[in-house]
Amino acid sequence: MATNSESDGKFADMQKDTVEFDGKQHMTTDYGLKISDPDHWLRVHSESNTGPTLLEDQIAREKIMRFDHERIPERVVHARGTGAFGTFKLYESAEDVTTAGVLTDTSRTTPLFLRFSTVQGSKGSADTVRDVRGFAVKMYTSEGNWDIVGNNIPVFFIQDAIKFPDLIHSVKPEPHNEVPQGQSAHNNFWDFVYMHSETTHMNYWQMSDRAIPRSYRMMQGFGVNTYSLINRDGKRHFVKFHFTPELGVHSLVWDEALKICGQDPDFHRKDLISAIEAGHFPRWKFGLQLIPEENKDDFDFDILDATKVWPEELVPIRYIGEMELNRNVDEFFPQTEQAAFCTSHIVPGIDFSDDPLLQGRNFSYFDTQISRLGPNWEELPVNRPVCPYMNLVNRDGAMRHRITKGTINYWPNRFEANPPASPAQGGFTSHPGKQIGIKSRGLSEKFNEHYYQAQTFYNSLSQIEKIHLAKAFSFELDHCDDPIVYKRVTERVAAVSLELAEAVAKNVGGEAPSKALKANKGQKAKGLSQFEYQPTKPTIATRRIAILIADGFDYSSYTTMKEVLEAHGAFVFTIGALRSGVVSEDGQKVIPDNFFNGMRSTLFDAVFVPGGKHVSALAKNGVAKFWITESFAHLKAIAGVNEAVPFIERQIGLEEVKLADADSTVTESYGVVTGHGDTASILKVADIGPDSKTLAEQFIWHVSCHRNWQRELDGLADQIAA
Ligand code: HDD
Repeated sequence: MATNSESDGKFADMQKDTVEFDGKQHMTTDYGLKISDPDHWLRVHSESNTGPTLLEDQIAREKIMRFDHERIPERVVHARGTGAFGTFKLYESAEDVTTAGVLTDTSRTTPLFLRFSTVQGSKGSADTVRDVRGFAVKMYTSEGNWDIVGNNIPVFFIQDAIKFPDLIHSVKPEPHNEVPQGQSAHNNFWDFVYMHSETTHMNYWQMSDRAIPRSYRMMQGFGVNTYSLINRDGKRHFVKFHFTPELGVHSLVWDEALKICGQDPDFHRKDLISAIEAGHFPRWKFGLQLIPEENKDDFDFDILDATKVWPEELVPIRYIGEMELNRNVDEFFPQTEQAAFCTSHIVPGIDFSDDPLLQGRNFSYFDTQISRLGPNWEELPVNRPVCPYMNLVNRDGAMRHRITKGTINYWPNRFEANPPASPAQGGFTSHPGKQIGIKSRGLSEKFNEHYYQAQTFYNSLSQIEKIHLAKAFSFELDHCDDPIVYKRVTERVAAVSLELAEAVAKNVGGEAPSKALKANKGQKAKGLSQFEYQPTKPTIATRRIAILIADGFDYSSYTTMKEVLEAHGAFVFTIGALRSGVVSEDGQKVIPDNFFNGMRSTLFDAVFVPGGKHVSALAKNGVAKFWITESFAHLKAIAGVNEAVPFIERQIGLEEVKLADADSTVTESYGVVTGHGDTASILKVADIGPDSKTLAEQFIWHVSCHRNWQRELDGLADQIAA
C-alpha cells in the first residue's frame, strides 16, 4: 500500500481528500510541523515583564493569516442553505422518451447531493423567513453530473434571464441602509413586482404558505425550467421535473415562522440533520411532465415560459423514481458551502430548450462558481463526478490540485490522446433543433399574458390558504412606507381577485379598487393547493412533541404517553421546570431535555400535559402557561389528562372549546384532546384515525393532521394572544 513515509520514499497517497482523525495525531501546522504551544505567541518576556510580540513566529502568523481568509464570497443569492447526501432510484424506465441512463436503468442507484436554501438573506440569516426555497440536486450519474437547480415553487418571477440582476437587487436589502435582512417586505421589491406584471403568478405562490415551510422534508421540488428529453430515435419531448415529498407538504403559521427566526434561526437545518441522524430518511417521488415536440404550440401559454405551470389536467405527472436523503455531511464548509451547481450540467439523453430563462441561467452558474470557488471548482470532492473524467485541455488556474501525467494539453494531437467520444461511445450531442427567426430583443406573443394562471392558483387554494395569502400580502405591504408602492400594488391585486384586493387595501391603507382589473374566469386546477399533498398514511414520525412537567407530575401518564409517541416515530422532548431534575408524585426523578426558559412552543408540533399535582406549579409559570395559549393560537394539537384538564382550560379560556368534564374519558374539541381515567385505558393505542377512541389515539391523529385549521376558520386562534 502506498504511504507518505519519507523512509520508504513513496508519496502516492498525497491527494487523498477525506481525512479521518484517529484521536491521536499531534497538532501540526499545515506544512506538517508538530506544534508544542498553540496558545501563546512567541514574544520577549520574563516573569515580571511581557515584552514585544515577535513577527518571526511563523506558527502564530500562519494561524492568524489562514483564519483571516476563512470566508469565501457567499452565494450572490441562495446564500443561506444546508445540504445532505442521498440516492436516486428508478422504479420505471423512461426509455420511451430518453436515453439517459439515470432515467432508464432501473438497476442503478445514483448517488446525489441536495442543497436547500433561502434566496434573499445572507449566509447568517434565519431559516424560517418568508421566501422561496432552493432545491438544488446534483446527481452523480455514470455519464457525468446532472444538476437540477430548482425551487420549492414551480414558477419563477421573470421570463427573461436579463432581468435577474434587477429582480435580485430589488428584493435584497436596499442599497442605502442594507435593510431588510431575510424579507421581501420592503418598497423596492414591491415596486419591482408592480413594474413587472409577469411576476404576478410567482408572487402569489410566494405570498402563500409555500414560502414558510414547516420543514425542508415537507416541500415539493420543481426543476421550474423546461428541458428536453431525447430518445434513441432522436425524438424530443419537452419536460418539467417534479419531486413530491412522502411526508406531504406542510407549512408553519406566519406568527410562528416570525418567532422562530429569533428563537431558533437554524430550525430547518437542525430538522433535516436530526431526521437523517435518527434514520427517518426523507423521500420524494420523482416525476416527469412530458410534451411531445410536435405539441409544443397546443397550449394557450408558451411552454417555454417559466412563469407558467403546465396544468396537470393537460399534462399529467408520470412518476418514475424516488429520491432519498440518507447521509449528513461530515463537514459543512467543504461539502455544503463549496457545493456548486450549474443548470447547464446535463447528461446524454437530456437537453435544453429555448426557455429564455434557462438559457440565461446556463451562462450564469458556471461564471458565479468561478468567482466564488475558482476555475477548478469542479475538482472539489463534492462537485467532482464519480464517473471517470479526463480533459487534457482544461488545465491550470488557481487551486488546481489534480495532477495529470503526460506531455499533451491540446486536441488534436499526434498521439490521439484523450479523443472525443462518438454518440455510440456515449458522447453528448446537442439535439439538432431547427431555428428560423429575426435577430431581435423580445419574446413570443404568448409570453404577454400574466394573470390567468395567478387567478387559477388563487381560485384553487383552500379557504384557509386564501386567508393566509391575504394576511401575507397585508404584512408585506404594511412594511412598505412609500404610498406609491402600496397603493399601486393593492390596486393591482384586483387583477387576480377583487375580494382579496379589497381585504388587503383595507388592512394596509391602499387603494381599494371598485372593480376587478381583470375578469377572474373562476378556473381551478389540480396540484396547486398544498392541502392536496398529504402523507399516504397518517403519521407522526419526526413530529416534535413537547411534554411539560414540574415537580409532582404523574409518572405513569408521562411515561406511557412518551413511549406511545416514540413508538410512532415522534421526537418527544420533556420540558421541565428545571433541567437539573423534576420529581414525580411518587418520587421518580426525570432529567428533562430542556427547561421552560430554554425552549418555546413554536419549536414543537404539539404539546402534552400529564396529570398530577404539578399543575399548580405550571399554573404559576408564565412560560408553561403561554406554551398552551400559543400552541392553541398556532393551531397545534394539545392533550392533557386528569388534573391537567382544568389547567389547559384556563389557558385557552374559550367557551367554544369543550374540554373533558370529570365523568368523560375522552373529549376532543378543535384538536384539543382531554380526558380522565387510568393511564392504561386512556393511553392505549390500536387504531389511528378521525374516529379513534382513546385519548392517545385521538392525540396522534390530530398531530398527524399537522394543524387544526378549524380554529382559525372559526376565528378562535385570533382571539387568543400569540
Ligand atoms: Fe438561480 C443560485 C434556483 C433563476 C443565477 N439558483 C441558485 C440556487 C438555486 C437557484 C436553488 C442555489 C444553488 C445552490 O444551492 O448552490 N435560479 C433558481 C431557479 C431559477 C433561477 C429555480 C428560475 C427558474 N438564477 C436564475 C437566473 C439566474 C440565476 C435567471 C441568472 C441569470 N442562481 C444564479 C446564480 C446562483 C444561483 C447567481 C448564486 C449561487 C450559485 O448560482 O451557485 O448564478
